Amino acid sequence: MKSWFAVAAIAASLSTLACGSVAPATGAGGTSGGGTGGSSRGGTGGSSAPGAGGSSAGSGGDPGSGGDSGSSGTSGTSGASGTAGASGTGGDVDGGSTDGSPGSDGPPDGTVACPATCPAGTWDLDRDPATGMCGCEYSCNKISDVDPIDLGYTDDNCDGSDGMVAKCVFVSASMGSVAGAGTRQQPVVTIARGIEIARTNGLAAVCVSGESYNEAVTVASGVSIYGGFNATDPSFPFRRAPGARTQVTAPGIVFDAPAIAAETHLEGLTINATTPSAPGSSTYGVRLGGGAGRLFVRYNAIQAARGADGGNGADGLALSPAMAPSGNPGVNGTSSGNAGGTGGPQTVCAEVGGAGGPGGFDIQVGGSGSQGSGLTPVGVGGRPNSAGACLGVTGNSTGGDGAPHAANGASGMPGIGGAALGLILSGLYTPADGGDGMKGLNGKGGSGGGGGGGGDNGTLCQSDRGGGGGSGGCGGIGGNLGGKGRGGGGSFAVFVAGGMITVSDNQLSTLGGGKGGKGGAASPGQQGGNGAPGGSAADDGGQGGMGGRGSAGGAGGPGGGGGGGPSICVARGPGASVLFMNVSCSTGAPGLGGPGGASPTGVAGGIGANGLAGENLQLN
Ligand SMILES: [Ca+2]
Ligand SMILES: [Ca+2]
Ligand SMILES: [Ca+2]
Repeated sequence: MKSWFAVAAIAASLSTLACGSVAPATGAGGTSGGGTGGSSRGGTGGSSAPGAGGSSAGSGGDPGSGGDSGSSGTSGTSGASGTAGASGTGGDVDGGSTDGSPGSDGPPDGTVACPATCPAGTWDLDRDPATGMCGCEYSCNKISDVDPIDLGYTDDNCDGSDGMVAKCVFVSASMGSVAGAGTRQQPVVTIARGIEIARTNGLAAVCVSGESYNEAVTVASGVSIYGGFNATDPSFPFRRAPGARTQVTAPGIVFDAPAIAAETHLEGLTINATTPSAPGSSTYGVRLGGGAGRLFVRYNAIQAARGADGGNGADGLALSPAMAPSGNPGVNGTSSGNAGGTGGPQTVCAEVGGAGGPGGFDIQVGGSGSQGSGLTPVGVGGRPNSAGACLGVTGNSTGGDGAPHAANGASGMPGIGGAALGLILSGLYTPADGGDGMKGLNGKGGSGGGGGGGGDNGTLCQSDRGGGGGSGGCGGIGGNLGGKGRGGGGSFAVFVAGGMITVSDNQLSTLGGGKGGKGGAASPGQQGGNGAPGGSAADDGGQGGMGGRGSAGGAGGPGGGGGGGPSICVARGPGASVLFMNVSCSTGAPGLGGPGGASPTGVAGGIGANGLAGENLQLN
């Protein structure tokens, strides 16, 4: 360190450094501004004589050399000090050794002696010897080298502000710039940029001005974020102060800490999570994913807006056409001929109707019908027949009807209502969806009618062909299901999927959970197709039998309503370590459960459960 005398000599040569009783410089002007750069607290002795003042505009101060200039004593009036000139580079703020040079006795003719260092309880933070008694303008009682953020804004280490000024990257929405260095003089404009610089430079914190930020912040492990700094404090820019409110607002998650491996703090912030537009979205003031380091969430006001309502379940589409295909008619019989008489073919559909049997010719019996998917009895073929004059076999020549399928398909089960609370999946809240309904079961196809019996040729007659049997109708398709109503989004001031967190001295508020969505309506099953008529008789040939009707598909099951969203100040997963104290918690109403969907049978889907509200609840 330089001796005081050297410093004093320098000071004495400057017009405005009025330390000591050195004769004032006679208006050399010019050198006034920068001085020789102040040490932080070089003491000087002596009272100053009033300076004569610089006579002219300075030529700009000498750039500070970062030296050890003494600071002023009790300055005299210091005269008209000239315009201080552009203050040169003003002296490197970080230049002077913080210890300053020890002062010694003031000049021999001084009358007041400033001590070598700042008097007890005072500090020269601005390195301006003209401010404060003996240059020491800041009163502070140093009690520690470290200085955590605290509710009383106490500056334990007397560096000018609550917190550790030297470890901060500074952020100001109004005064910062993207390219700023992150110093108090050149803050950056976003918290994210501050975090980037802190990581690059190995700094422990980002210190944010009392302004509003619309920013979703990804918290980096080991980089704390502190709010409440008054960037425009006239005596010490970025001094933490009660009136400086750092408000950070974002939809969804405001402060997202995916993994915290080293102690990290989020303190002195006003956090507002707003509701995203997507149905079922949740709001989180602070989210911790996991990690072995502890996240401290203290001295904040955190408000999470209402979770978004869950989406409604999709309605089951109506089946088209509303009735399943009917059977195919049998072909008419032929008098005095072998043509025709074919049975109606099997239907083309999911639940087939059985084919009709062919009509018999001459002395043949008609063919029996085939079974449809319902496996009901087939129509039996008619017996051959003769006119009275022709001596054929007589009997019932008409083909029998295929049996319809009577039992309709079963209705689908309705979906269950969503639960009162969803789950944590992939570190996020997954709402409690209702259940889908089930599809109705298909009806079954009817069986085919029998073919008519043939007519024989006897003495006076020619052979005839009986009519074909009609095929059975198709079974109806089961009705479509109603989709599940989705669960409502949650509202969480602090959400701890995993990891370690301390939540203390906060005001937490959650405005409520989203409503569960409504279950979707189910559609009716398709009606069964009609059986087709058999072909007509011709002369002695018999008529074909009728195909059996298919049965209807069952109605679909309606969807269950979604569960209501939760409203929880601190929600945690089973593995999370949560210390929770001195927290005020206000929870809005949890979301109501969604109603179940409607169904043609009148059986509605399950109703979603109402959500839960709580101060500190575990999920999963
Ligand atoms: Ca000062
Ligand atoms: Ca403190
Ligand atoms: Ca401090």
